Amino acid sequence: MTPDEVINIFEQGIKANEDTGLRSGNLVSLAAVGDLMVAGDIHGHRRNFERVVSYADLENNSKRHLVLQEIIHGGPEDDEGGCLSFEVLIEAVKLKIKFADRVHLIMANHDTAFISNSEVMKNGREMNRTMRIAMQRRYGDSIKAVESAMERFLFSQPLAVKCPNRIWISHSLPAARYLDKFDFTIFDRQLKVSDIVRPNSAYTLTWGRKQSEKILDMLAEKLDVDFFILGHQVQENGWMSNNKNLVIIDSQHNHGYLCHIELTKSYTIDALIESLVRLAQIQ
Ligand SMILES: [Mn+2]
Repeated sequence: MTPDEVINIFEQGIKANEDTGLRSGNLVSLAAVGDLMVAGDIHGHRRNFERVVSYADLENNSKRHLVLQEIIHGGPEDDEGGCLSFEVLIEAVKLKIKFADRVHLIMANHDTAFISNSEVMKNGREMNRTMRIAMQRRYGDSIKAVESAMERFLFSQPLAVKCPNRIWISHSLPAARYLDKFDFTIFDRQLKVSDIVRPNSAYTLTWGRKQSEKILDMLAEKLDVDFFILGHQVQENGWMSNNKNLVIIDSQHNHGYLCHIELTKSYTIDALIESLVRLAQIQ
C-alpha cells in the first residue's frame, strides 16, 4: 500500500467513526437487535485479529456488531526490530469502513499514548518509538502525513459502547484515586486533546486498573448499567471475572478469548462468563 492509500484509509475511517449512526458524543448505544462480539486487547496479534473477524462473519450476520480495542503495539517486527502492529490497525480500519455501523473500535490507552506521543512500555521497550521507526522505514518522506492521519483516526474513536441489556464496554475504567475528578460528560460531548492527557478523564478511563467492588458498583450506578466488559488488564488465561459485575477479556496471546453476547436477552454474571469464546478454537 502506498502512503496515500494508507492516509485515505485513515481518512475514511475517521468519517466512519464520526458518522456511525448509533454514536452520540463518545458513546455508541446499541439497539436491542442481534448480537455482539467483543475482543480484548489485540496488540498486533494478527492471527487472533483474523480469528475474531472470521468468527464474527459480519458478511453473513447482518445484525451482528463487533467491538475491537487496543490493536497497536506488539506482534511481528520488521528486519530491524520495528513494530509492525500498525498494519493490523489498517486492516481493522478497513473493516470499520466496510461495516461502519457495526464495527466499533473503542479508544485505548496505547492509542492515547500514540496520539500524545507519550511513553508506553511493553516488555521493556518503548512501543511508540519502535512502531514509529518501522512506519518511517515503510513510508519514508510521507511519514508525517501518515502519522497525522493515524493520530486523527485514533482520536476519532468513541470511548465506550452501551448495550440495551445493561452491559457497558470500554477499554478500562478510572482507578479509585481519579474518580472524584472524573468528568462523566466526556461520553456526551466532543473530545478535546487535553482529555487524553494525564490526569484528565479519557486518560484515566483508558489507563485505570484494579477497580474495587465498591468503585465498580458506584460506576455501574452512575453509568446506569449492570455489567462491565473491559480489556486493558493482562489476563494470562485470557479472561477474568469478579463473579459479580465485571468480565475482563484479553485477546493478545494464544490463550486469548472473545465475548459473544446477545443484545436481546438479560444477563447474569454466570451467563456472561458462559458467553466467552476461546480464540484458539476458531479456525
Ligand atoms: Mn491498555
